[in-house]
Amino acid sequence: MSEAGGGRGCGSSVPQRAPWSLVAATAAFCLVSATSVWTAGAAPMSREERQKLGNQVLEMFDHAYGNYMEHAYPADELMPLTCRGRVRGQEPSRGDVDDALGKFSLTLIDSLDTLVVLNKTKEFEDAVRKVLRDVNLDNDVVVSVFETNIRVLGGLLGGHSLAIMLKEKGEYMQWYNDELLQMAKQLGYKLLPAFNTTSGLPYPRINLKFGIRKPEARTGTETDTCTACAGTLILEFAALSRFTGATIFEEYARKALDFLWEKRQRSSNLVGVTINIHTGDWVRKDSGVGAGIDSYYEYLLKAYVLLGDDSFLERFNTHYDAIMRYISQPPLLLDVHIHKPMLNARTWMDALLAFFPGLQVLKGDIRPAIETHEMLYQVIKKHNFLPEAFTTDFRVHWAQHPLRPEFAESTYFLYKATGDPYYLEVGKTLIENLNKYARVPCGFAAMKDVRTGSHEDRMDSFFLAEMFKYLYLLFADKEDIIFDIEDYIFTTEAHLLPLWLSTTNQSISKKNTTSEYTELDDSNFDWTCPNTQILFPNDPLYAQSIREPLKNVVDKSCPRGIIRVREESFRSGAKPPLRARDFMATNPEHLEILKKMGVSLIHLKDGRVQLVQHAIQAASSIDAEDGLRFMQEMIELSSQQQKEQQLPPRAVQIVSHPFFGRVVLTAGPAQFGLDLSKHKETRGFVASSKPYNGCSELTNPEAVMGKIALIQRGQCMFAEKARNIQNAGAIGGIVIDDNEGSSSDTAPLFQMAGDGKDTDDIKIPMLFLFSKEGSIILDAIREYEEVEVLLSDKAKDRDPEMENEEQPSSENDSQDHSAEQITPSSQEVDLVDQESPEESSLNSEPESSSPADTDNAASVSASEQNSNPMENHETTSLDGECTDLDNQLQEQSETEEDSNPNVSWGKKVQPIDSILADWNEDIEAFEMMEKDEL
Ligand code: DMJ
Repeated sequence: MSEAGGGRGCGSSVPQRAPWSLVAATAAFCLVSATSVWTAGAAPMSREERQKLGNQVLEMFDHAYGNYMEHAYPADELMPLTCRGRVRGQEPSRGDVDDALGKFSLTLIDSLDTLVVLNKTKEFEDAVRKVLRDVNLDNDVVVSVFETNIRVLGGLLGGHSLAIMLKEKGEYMQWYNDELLQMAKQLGYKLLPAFNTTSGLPYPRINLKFGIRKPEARTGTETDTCTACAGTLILEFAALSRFTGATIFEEYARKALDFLWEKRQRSSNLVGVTINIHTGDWVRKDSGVGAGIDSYYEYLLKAYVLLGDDSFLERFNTHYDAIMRYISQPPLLLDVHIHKPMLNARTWMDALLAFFPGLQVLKGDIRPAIETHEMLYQVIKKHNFLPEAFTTDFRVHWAQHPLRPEFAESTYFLYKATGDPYYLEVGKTLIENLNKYARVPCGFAAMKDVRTGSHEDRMDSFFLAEMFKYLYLLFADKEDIIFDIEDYIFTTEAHLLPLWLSTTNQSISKKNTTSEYTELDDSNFDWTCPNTQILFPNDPLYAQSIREPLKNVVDKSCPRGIIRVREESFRSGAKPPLRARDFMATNPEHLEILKKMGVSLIHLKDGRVQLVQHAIQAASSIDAEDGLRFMQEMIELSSQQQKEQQLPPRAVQIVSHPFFGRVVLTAGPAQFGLDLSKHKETRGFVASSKPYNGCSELTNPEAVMGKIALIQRGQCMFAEKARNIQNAGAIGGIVIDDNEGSSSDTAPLFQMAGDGKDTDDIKIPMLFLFSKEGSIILDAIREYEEVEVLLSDKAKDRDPEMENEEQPSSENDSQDHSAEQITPSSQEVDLVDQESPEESSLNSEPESSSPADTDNAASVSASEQNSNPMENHETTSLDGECTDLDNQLQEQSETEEDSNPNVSWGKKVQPIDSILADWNEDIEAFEMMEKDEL
């Protein structure tokens, strides 16, 4: 079918740019112009070496593409370890990752325009013929709308864009007649049913053959999608509309973007990670620039560049301000809550955010781009690749690395912006690492674990679509590429769309441009297109001077030196430091100060907040030191408060024959269940539960019904034990320590903590006995079978009932139980069930343990219910591997531990509930990440 736009694109010369498109053109011009102003800094790389590296990239591409074509094609992807194609349905399902595979020779389509960029025109011609001959877009398979759009629709459009460019040049592709565009249009129509929602946000998945509605579709019941999934369509859909003249695609993509914009959180101007496609409610309210959101921001700015619609720039700038205000904590980019943007939502970053410095270059905000890129590079130098997630102290959080291209992308754009040969060296390292660690005889294999160098049988199509393009372009001179790359914009999958589309078939944008933005504030141009001649006029060392303070950021040595460098510039504006005793968690000013001091607040699921300090996140050395002081004060106040808030010990009194209340065992209380200080004591016969650890449904409910159940410590959380015995009908519970020989005589007493969840459902009283005290009850059962106890806050005088029943003295009476009289416990702090499986699993993988486990800074937990967290500190914990600030902190903490046993105890056991809460949150987040986008 011959559409107007298609006809115009095919066989005609590249149209002239409209005046506004100079924005894009100028941006590109600015970026490249910097290369010529570079005169000093890292040693320049000779043309010869750059060519050598370029050739190396070509050889690597041949290795990846050649093996795919030889051993996998027409399958979607190559499995480089088993050296065969990955065909969906023939391999064990990998879950949502497989939704990119539509039995449409994904890798071939994703590689089309890479072939042209890499000067492999002949191979491109062959590849296009294969696509036209072999690819079927009508398969009965459920695919991700997002992935299909960016990889397949984008791949076809990129291929078409370069096919018409080549045809125009007159040598290659002379036979081409818009066939790729026709396929793209066919695919576009197949994706449209996904937009059949009241919001206009697309369903996340669609069946290529049956769409959404039909029963055979096996999809269409989803309620949520990720923001990037719904907001990363405009470039491909608008290009499709403008190439073909069929306006519907651009209209649908615009509608989805308009809806997301409407739904932004109005006070923070941030968007969440996941949204309900029917109601528009945010399902996940955390917000960052990585997984789940990334390319939504990218497409707003690039849509402005490609389409010239001011509203997209306005939106981007509004979001960008919010990102820089809340998420950017140079060099880190940390997720926050959209409603409470001063609060960090997590203490780790994901690898997808590595694209952001590249976007900042396009925006023209070079300094933070250099900073974040440098931080990421140091993580890479430590682990050879960027792990899928890493903590704020740069430890591996999720060790996988599927050969993602985002860092190479940012490196390319930063090189273009600065001309600094340092970025060529970075690229060289990337090449070396790929060859050294990921190259296998049949392609390149994803890293399963960057720490061990183990591989996964996986080579994603984006590796060919993006990685080789950016690496090749990094080392290439203008004359190495057969067309002018500045005439194109890169999609998120690095597919090339020509900028001349801006002036083609514009009716759609006119029709749909929100009237809210008719005038463009000219000052935006200052930021959209920085003139690098102005940015680095007399200072070719500019980029280096920004990187320099960060060069050890990931090393063991902490960045005190860095902070020193910046110290003077911050000194003048310093405010009097915030004192811990004055801190109010509800005071936004205080939260701002905390952020400057590098102190983050993490909301735990159980309602408490945890304070964590990272000196490197502080705005200056002075702020970092203030933060240190603040945390120390918090620790002191916390331990003071712990003392004040100690729950007094409880009593287990054996009241049956022959004890009659004379044996009183000192017991630890629980932070959940019936509070014995407020309620009447509980009296009952004891019975051992089966299983004795109480970690599953009891098999002897008839034995514990109406009794006080005895349970052994360990294997699961205390709250879980309580629930199990309560369900079996017990009226109370006594947990007996499994550490043989332990006793309240020698060990400090503690409280049994909840499990980080709501424990209101636990109604029965729970007490804890050390092993020696517990064995008195167990011995008594063996001896007398029926043993009755009284659980109370305080031992009761022997009542007449006990007296009356008193029998002549027995051997037991002669036992000296003086130690079992209630004495004030030496300390009462959180108890965690240290043998809980959850904790074991944390310990078993130290590198990937939860953030609470790995923060190399001070952390203090406090109850959020109190506006002043000082009022409910439960624990403090200190951990550190760094020198300088962090070490000082640790030293101080150790001194404190000596003099303050509470702190010591807190360090040992503190945050299992918070660790578990964080851990669960992380798992949920990753599951969501995987589901959404990875
Ligand atoms: C690519 O498919 C795209 O860049 C996408 O936007 C997110 N990430 C992958 C590669 O990591």
